[in-house]
Amino acid sequence: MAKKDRIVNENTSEEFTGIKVTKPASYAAGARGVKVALEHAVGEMGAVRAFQTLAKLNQIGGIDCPGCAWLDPDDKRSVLGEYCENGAKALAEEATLKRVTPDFFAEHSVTEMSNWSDFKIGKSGRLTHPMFLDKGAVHYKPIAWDEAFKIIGKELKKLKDPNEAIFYTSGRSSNEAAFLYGLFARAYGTLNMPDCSNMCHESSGVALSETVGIGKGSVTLDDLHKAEVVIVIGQNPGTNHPRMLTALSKCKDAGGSVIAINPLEEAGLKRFKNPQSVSDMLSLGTAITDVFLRVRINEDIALLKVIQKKLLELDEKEGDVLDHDFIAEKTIGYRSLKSDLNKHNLDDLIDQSGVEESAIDDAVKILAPAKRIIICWAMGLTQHKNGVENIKECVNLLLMKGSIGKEGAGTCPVRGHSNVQGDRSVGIVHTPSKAIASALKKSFDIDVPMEHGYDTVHSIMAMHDKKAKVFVSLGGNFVSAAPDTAYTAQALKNCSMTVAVSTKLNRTHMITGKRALILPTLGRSEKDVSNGKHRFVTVENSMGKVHTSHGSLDPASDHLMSEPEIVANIAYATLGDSSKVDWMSLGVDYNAIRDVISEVVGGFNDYNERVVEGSGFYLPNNAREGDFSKVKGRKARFSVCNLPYHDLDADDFLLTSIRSHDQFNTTIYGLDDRYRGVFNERRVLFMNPSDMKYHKLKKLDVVNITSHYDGETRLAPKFLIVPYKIPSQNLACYFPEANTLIPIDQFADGSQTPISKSVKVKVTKVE
Ligand SMILES: Nc1nc2c(c(=O)[nH]1)N[C@H]1C(S)=C(S)[C@@H](COP(=O)(O)OP(=O)(O)OC[C@H]3O[C@@H](n4cnc5c(=O)[nH]c(N)nc54)[C@H](O)[C@@H]3O)O[C@H]1N2
Ligand SMILES: Nc1nc2c(c(=O)[nH]1)N[C@H]1C(S)=C(S)[C@@H](COP(=O)(O)OP(=O)(O)OC[C@H]3O[C@@H](n4cnc5c(=O)[nH]c(N)nc54)[C@H](O)[C@@H]3O)O[C@H]1N2
Ligand SMILES: [Mo]
Repeated sequence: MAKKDRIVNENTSEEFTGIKVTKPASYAAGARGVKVALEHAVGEMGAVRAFQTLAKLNQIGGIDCPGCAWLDPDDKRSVLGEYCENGAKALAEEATLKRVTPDFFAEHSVTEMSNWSDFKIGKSGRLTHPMFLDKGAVHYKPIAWDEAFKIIGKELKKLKDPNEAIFYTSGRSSNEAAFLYGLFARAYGTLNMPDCSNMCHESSGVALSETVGIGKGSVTLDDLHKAEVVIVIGQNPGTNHPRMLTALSKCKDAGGSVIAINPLEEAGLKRFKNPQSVSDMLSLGTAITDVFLRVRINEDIALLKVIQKKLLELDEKEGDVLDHDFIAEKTIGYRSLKSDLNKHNLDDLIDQSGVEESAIDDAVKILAPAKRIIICWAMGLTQHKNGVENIKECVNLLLMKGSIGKEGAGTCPVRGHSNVQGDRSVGIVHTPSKAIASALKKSFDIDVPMEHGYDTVHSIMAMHDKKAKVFVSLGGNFVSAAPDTAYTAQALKNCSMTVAVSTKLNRTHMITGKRALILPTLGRSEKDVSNGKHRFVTVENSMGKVHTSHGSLDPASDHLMSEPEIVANIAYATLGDSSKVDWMSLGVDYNAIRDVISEVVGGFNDYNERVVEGSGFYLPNNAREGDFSKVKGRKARFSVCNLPYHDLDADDFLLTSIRSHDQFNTTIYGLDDRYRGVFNERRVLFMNPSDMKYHKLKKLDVVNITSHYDGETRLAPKFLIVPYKIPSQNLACYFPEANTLIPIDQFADGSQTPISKSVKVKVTKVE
């Protein structure tokens, strides 16, 4: 084995696990949700630890849930528990009692572990010691922290150009860790700061900045309660943001309506039984969706244009449908939008969308009189070639209706990772910012590079082409989350060194550079004590509110280090005293980091004082205030968006890759997708029964999926067919199993987000 490449399996195990299929569920949460949540929590953590910790989740002064970025109520929090089923699972994963110790690594080689399923790898438990994989070795060995930092510092100092290093961030890091990491990258001399949002909401950021002058959503939780209509498009909140269902049901209770737009009718959007409500639990719960529009994959623009055309026509006939005062005063580009809408033939658009006209008319009936509309979206819109335009088309609809910058109305991109938005706010960006550069020059005399850094896709290409050689990741599971698994794996293997700051074992620890380090860190639920003093961190939720998170569990091991301390040590080992930043003091004192953030990043003035007051503070948000002066032209912009074109042959499909109810991204909690009625299996392919007939496929037949781009065939082998109500020539399977199919060079125009939700594929039966 000695000098040869380690033979590792970059994708998960292809073994079937024993599928059971039932009818999809008709409601979300309820008693079953509570039961499953507690089973996971108690199973991983033990009963006492589970109940004590769950009671602190999302409470003021408690732990910010390590799951999604959904927000907490500003003031009153539920005493019964301010968390959901999947939040309990997220906590259970982090607070598990299982451990991955040096003995574990001595027993299992990287080659062996790479053949395990992602489920098995993740369930191995929490990392306890810093570990080192030397050149040619197949077993990680324990290493002292100091030694690990020395190796990293030496490797980074050796590079000819700082742009040969890449610093990836996943959105679970605190503001403090992320800021320090960004400061280090800039002081070292690169903007190569790809982060998970490049694969996630980057399209939202780009579209919103260009149209309304801020790359974040404009609404607060209270707005959702007060909206007349909430459109949920390309998002599955029942699974991925379950507490959003409480907000939607409050909106319904106040007389609001919900329109859902999705190729799949997700159970969570049908009905919600709030476990906090006795009457809900004893009844059928709240019906959430008033109108469901089963759009074809990536045909949202066609559908939104139909809705806009119909509203325009009604306005011309009856008046008072569009907000002409708002359009005249606050926007530019309306005339172009209108002439573009007039150019399109209504029936062609309806055909292309795949939705019944009568259902669209039901939606239009609700939208026409409404003055307060919110559009919520997530990956179903962002992860396409035209991801940016998908969102611009949503903005068009809101602008026509004057539905932004006032109570109960606006944009609501629902963020993924619990602090992905905060990481961005405090400087994890690969694009140059004059404001940050001049602030860092003033405070620390740092000359920040002003050329673009690599985003995720371009980092992978650079490593593949050996232009980048050292890869450091602050959290995340890069090889499994990124597109084109085999290409990404080769990119990582080409590096001279890969470093992973992680809480739990994952596949990226097996697919490494010539040498690799695992640096185990504290999870957010754990006590962070230094010199006898408890420290807290801060995060920003999906609606731009910054608040504290205080860990309370004993750390998984005595050998863990906090993320800010790890970053500080890497920085010091690399830069020493060459900059004016006192890295080691900052690593210890988070108040000092927050003071620097106050100085350097706009909107964070008096950070330390404001963040401990009540439940935190909101960052400034111009779109919320109805101020669009930051946009080119100083007004909100309508955009003319093109229709997507896929050119599908009769045996082609568009495949979307989605999350099951039992995973957090690449962390697999379990093998059930309860709401969709799939149990004990992840290698499934949802297919329309008429397509099954056409392709002579039966339920649970085994198929291979291939994609064909630029003359290259990519394969995802062995999936079981599950008949499902999904539009014809559309397919869905789970992420990350599908990632082998997504070509590295297929990404959204303007945001470079991989096309994880619309990959053209073929399906062949395995005989
Ligand atoms: N429990 C749990 N919570 C999570 C996560 C998790 O994995 N597990 N992940 C977190 C992260 S990082 C993120 S980004 C979010 C993701 O949250 P979501 O975006 O809700 O997650 P996805 O499963 O990717 O699903 C997107 C939805 O879009 C639909 N869809 C697919 N293609 C299209 C399309 O072309 N048009 C339309 N209109 N809809 C489409 C799918 O059917 C699905 O319902 O959740 C966060 N929260
Ligand atoms: N095909 C397809 N691909 C996708 C998507 C899709 O919908 N389809 N979604 C994309 C999206 S939206 C996203 S956000 C990315 C996600 O990409 P990533 O953020 O890179 O992936 P995760 O699976 O969330 O990372 C999980 C790992 O993070 C580590 N971790 C957990 N908590 C902490 C912590 O507190 N600190 C540190 N240091 N480490 C921690 C653990 O070791 C765990 O194994 O994937 C993207 N990839
Ligand atoms: Mo995400």
